[in-house]
Amino acid sequence: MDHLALRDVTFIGRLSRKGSHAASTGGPSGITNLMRKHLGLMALGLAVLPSCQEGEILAPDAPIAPENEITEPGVLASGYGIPDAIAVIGEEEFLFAERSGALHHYVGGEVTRIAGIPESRTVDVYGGLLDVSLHPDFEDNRLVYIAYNDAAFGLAVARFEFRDDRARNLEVIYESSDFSIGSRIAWEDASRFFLSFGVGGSPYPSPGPQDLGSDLGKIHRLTADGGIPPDNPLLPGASAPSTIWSYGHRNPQGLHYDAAQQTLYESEHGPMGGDELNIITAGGNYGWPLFSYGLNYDGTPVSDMTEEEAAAVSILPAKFWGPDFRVAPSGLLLVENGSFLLGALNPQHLLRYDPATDETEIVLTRVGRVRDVAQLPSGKLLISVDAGSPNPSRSGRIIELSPAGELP
Ligand SMILES: [Ca+2]
Repeated sequence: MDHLALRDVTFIGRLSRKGSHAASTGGPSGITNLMRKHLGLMALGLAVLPSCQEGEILAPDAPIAPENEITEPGVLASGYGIPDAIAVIGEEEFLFAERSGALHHYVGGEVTRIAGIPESRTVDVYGGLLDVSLHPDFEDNRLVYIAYNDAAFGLAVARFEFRDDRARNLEVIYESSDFSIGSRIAWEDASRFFLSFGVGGSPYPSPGPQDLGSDLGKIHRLTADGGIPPDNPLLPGASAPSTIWSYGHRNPQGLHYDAAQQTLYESEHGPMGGDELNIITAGGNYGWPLFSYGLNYDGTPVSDMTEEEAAAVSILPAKFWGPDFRVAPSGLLLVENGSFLLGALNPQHLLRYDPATDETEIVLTRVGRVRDVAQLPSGKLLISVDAGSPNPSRSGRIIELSPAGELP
C-alpha cells in the first residue's frame, strides 16, 4: 500500500470512532435490555460493541432514492439495509441475505423476496441473518443453507429446498443457545461444511473462545445434515469429537475453502486493530483472547503475552493488520492469482491482499461497507454494501464489478 492510501485509512479510522460512539447511544434500549436478560455477560459485551470497528457515519449528503441508485454504474439492486451475504447461482442469478432476516432472489434485474424464511433477531446492527450458501450439488438438489440468530437469540443453521421463490421442507439442522455476531458457511465438499461463530468482547474479552464447552469463538465443522463428522478433531480433555474444528477465534466474518489446496482460510476482526487472516487447521487454537496484535477499545493491551509466548500455545495469524490500519474484514474470496478480495468495514474499501508479496491494496476506495464478495461464472465480481455507507443517504446495494474489481 502506498503512503497516501495509508494516511487516508488512518484519518478515516479516527472519524469513524467518533461516529460509531454517537451511533452506540442511539440503539433501541428495549432490545438491549432483553438481550441482557437473555445473555447476561454476553449481552454486556454486545452493548459496548458499537464502539468496535464496524460502525461509522460520515458527513451527511442529499438523500439518494433507491430507484436513482439503481442507475449508477454497476448497481444491480438497491434499497436494502445490511446485505450481509451473496450466494451466486448463475451469471444473472444470485441470492442475497439482509441482516434483518430477508432473503432475496435476483434474476436478470428482478428481485423477489423468498417466502418461508424463519425469523432472525438482531441487536442494533449485530446478528440477524448472517449467511446464505448453496449446497455444492444445488443444481440437482436445490438445497440452500442459511446461518442466522433465531427467535431465542441463538445461532441456527437451516436448510431448505429453493423452489418457486419459496423455502420448502425447511429443517433447522444446527442450533446453539449462544448469539453469534458474525457467521459464515464454507463447504469442504458435498457432505461437510464449516461454520464460523463470532464473539465480540471488549473491554473484557469473553473466555468463550478458549472454552471447549462453549460454541462461541469457534469454527465448527458439520455434516450436510448438521451432524458431527467422525473425523473431527479430538480436543484436549474430550473423549469424542464435537462440532469444533478450531477455537480461539474472535469474530470471523470471512471464510473461504480452497478445494484445490484443501485449505480453509478465515478472516476475523480483532478488537482495536489486530484483524487477522488465518489458515485453519484441525484442532488449532487461534489465540483469542490470550493474545492479539490489537488493543482493547480503551487502549490497554489485550494481554501481557509476548508474540513468542503466544506462538508456543496458539497458531499465529498468517497475516495481521495492526492498530495503524483497522480493517474490520468482512467477506473473503480467493481469486485466481492467489490473492484475496475482502471488504474493509472500517475504512469502507474493497481490499486485495496478496500473500506472495504481503501487500494490501485498495481496489475500490470508500465504496462503502463491503459485507461480502462473490464471483460470477464469467469472473466478474459482486459486492454487497451497507446502507448508510459511504454516507447516510445511501441504501444497501449489490454492485457488479469487473474481474479486476473495477466499477463498470
Ligand atoms: Ca488469533
